Amino acid sequence: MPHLDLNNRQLVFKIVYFGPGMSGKTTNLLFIHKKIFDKYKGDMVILDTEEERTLFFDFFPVSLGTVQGFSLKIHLYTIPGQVFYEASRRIILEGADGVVFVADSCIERFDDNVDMYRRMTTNLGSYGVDPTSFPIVLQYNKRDYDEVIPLGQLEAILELPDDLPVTESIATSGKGVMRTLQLISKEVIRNFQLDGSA
Ligand SMILES: Nc1nc2c(ncn2[C@@H]2O[C@H](COP(=O)(O)OP(=O)(O)OP(=O)(O)O)[C@@H](O)[C@H]2O)c(=O)[nH]1
Ligand SMILES: [Mg+2]
Repeated sequence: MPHLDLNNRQLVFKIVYFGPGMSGKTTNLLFIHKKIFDKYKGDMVILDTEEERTLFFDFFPVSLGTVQGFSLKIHLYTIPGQVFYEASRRIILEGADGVVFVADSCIERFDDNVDMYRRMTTNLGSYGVDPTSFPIVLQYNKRDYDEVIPLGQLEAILELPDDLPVTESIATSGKGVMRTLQLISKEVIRNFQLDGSA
């Protein structure tokens, strides 16, 4: 459920980039931040370690414009993918309106992707969210590797719905990054309209 601020006539959607460590979540946000015109974005906040691993989260707000006198905003967050940051991930996921699951396409990372997806659905469940009817886009990142996990394999083992939107990306060059953001934004807004919570 987006945050509705009646005083400031603002509707804010929260989108969280989730996925295993080093899958490219922060790289996605850095590219988006670089691409968006200054007047539509706020400063990017990065809380990371000396090795540039996300420590708590990355964040920045994007303005989508005004609809019926309300300004629409999206807040983009990443979670820290290192396994021991479970508590931080749970906190950041709270109140999310949609998730981009950034999978690492490297074949050796298959089990890490599966493990982190399951952690995500458990966390969503703990907030009373049914992951099968919640806006999620599955992004297979790092498609520039020589050997990559074939599309469909994560969906099969995780028994994901057939209509789950899936994208391929190379976040370091930006390929597929904006398309992923467009898809999740569309899903989030459609879900809000279906909710009829306006
Ligand atoms: N080859 C390749 N490298 C990538 C791609 N996307 C990200 N990387 C690299 O992967 C490393 C990790 O990227 P990050 O964006 O920091 O990963 P993260 O998911 O935020 O990692 P955590 O914060 O630890 O959870 C960096 O060296 C990136 O440059 C990609 O599509 N292809
Ligand atoms: Mg990160």
